[in-house]
Amino acid sequence: MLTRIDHIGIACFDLDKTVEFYRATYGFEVFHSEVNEEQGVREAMLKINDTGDGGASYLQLLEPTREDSTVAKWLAKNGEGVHHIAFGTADVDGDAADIKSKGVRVLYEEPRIGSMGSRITFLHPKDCGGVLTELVTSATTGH
Ligand code: V0V
Ligand code: CO
Repeated sequence: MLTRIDHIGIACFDLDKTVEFYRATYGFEVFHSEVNEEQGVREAMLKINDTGDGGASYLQLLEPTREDSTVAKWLAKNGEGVHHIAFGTADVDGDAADIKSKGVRVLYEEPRIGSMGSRITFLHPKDCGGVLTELVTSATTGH
């Protein structure tokens, strides 16, 4: 069961500059940052609030680390902006299988490693009304 908006992914050309915009404009601080080589991104998670399911909601700021990464490709076409939304669940495997059975393309056979050791998968934007959609189970809470 999907129980929260885990994060909204925002693609940018310059992560440090974008982090500073969110700090100066809204007062959001970086909760966590890391490089995910597999996904080709450097990212900063800004925690917005804890949620009732033991998880939390974040903004995920994403800067590409290489030219062939999905985010670099998207930025070249669209410029900066909202890149994906992510729903939180305690059971990414079960929810992905359930959604797949409804005819939506799930991009990975098995969930991969996401931010902060989470397990993530993606649904194809063309099957989701133009919205790249991620499912995530956090490492710390199981949600
Ligand atoms: C592509 N399209 C999108 C899109 N990316 N539509 C909405 N939102 C997006 N973000 C559209 C694109 O405009 C094309 O439509 C069509 O899909 C095919 O796109 P493409 O440019 O030819 O690119 P593909 O097919 O090579 O790749 C698209 C997919 C790829 C979605 C398959 O981006 C992907 O595998 N994404 C999942 C991984 C990811 O995005 N990782 C970065 C975040 P037209 O022009 O044909 O109409 S990593 C992350 O979130 C982490 C680590 C985390 O949360 O922990
Ligand atoms: Co994400």
